[in-house]
Amino acid sequence: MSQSHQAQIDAFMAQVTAQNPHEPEFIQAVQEVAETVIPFISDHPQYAKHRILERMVEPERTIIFRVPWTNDAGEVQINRGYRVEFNSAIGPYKGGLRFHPTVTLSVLKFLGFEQVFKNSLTTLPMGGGKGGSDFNPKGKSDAEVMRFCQSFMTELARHIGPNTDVPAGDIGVGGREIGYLFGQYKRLRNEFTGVLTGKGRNWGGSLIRPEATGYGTVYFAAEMLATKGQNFEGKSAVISGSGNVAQYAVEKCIQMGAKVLTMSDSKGFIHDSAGIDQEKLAWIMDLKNNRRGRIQEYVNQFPGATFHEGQRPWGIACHAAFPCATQNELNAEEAQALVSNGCIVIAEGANMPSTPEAIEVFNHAKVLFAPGKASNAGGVATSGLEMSQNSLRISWSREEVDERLLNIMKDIHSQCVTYGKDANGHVDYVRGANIAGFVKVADSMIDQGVV
Ligand code: NDP
Ligand code: 2IT
Repeated sequence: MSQSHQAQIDAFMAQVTAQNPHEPEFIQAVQEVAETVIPFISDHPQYAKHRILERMVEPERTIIFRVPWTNDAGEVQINRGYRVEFNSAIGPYKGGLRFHPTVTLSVLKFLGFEQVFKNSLTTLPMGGGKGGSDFNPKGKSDAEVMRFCQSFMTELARHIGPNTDVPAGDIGVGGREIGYLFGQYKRLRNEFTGVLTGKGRNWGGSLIRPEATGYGTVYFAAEMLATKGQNFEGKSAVISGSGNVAQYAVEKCIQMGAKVLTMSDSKGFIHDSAGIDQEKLAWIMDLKNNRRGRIQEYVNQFPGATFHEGQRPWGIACHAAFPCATQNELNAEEAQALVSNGCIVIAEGANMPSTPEAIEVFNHAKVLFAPGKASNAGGVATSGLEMSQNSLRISWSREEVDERLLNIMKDIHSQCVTYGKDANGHVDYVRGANIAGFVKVADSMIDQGVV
């Protein structure tokens, strides 16, 4: 990188850091974008003139509110609720809700900022937003989760709507939570409308939405492999997480002929050298989604497998790696272990799971690396398809939605190639995704004036 570009990036980041102290995750997400987009802006001065990047790092609106509720023992509980409405240049704010004790404004701002670029890449008209709470659904009864969701929505309902802001799920928010949130919104507004995505099939949800993020991540990785004349047949895959994204990434890997060796949760990972097949996956889905158990129970059911307490799976040799749990779950040392053990493709199912140092290792090794804002965009893309079906008051078949998802992932891949290919033919998917996502939003912001 030229010295002048580096100086511009440093000056920009100094300003962002000064304006957002104590927000390390947000600063990390902005830094990655600044490093790739600022050199591009210097060749396209209209974006500098309109101060587009400076505007994009400032959310259009941030809402923070008290969420009081009562637990089963009758005790009053207080959590903090958030919705960060980041950018509406190309459509209503769109993005998930995360319920997890580690949720802070910094985490939601990083997620909301990345969502703006991701949603732009999907080709669909969706702006970016993110929300959630430091509420921990783990260990809570259904009745407690319902009371929390009702209280959360009682405030959130003032700020969202099908043409304004359309939340969905993320960590800790699945079908159960979306149901309680939707029920309360409908009651408050006396209106049955597509204000949330990830809804149940009987009440406006789309087929394939539960599968979409995991499937889309594997579709994207298959596109990357195809650029090298390869596919998943006979390859091994290491996957972290055991929630929504991880489960369907495993399923699609199996369908494409790969052998999946690991899954994990916050307590450790399981390693099954015989491979997690469809039957074992069905058992895991029941464990996680119905019985709300822990992944370590897998080794009691399937004694050939081992549980590695407090560890992450990146030391297991594989051809493909899919981090599908949470941010900063894969560091430089682990990236080096993956590369040294022969890993050739990494596609992020989670948001920002690789640290900046890990990404440097992947870049240096010139392996295929897809950032989450490209490879996990199938989830929000299918949310966009759910919104379309709600507006049309029709429901597409499983095949139709899956085909649209596959085509969107292929389109995102080719956008990354267009903007990310260097003179030697190597594709930097981080640069490609950031610039392609930026251009559509930036041009729309210029069209709409200083708002
Ligand atoms: P779930 O709540 O269904 O599953 C989360 C999984 O990640 C669980 O296995 C959980 O383990 C693990 N996990 C969560 N936090 C941590 C942590 N701090 N340390 C270690 N493990 C952790 O969430 P999703 O599968 O929906 O989301 C996973 C990732 O994918 C997130 O980064 C999310 O932002 C991203 N994503 C999700 C999309 C979606 O459509 N759902 C779309 C695009 C991206 P445990 O049970 O022990 O907490
Ligand atoms: O990070 C994400 O893209 C999501 N959690 C999905 C958002 C959505 O609106 O479907």
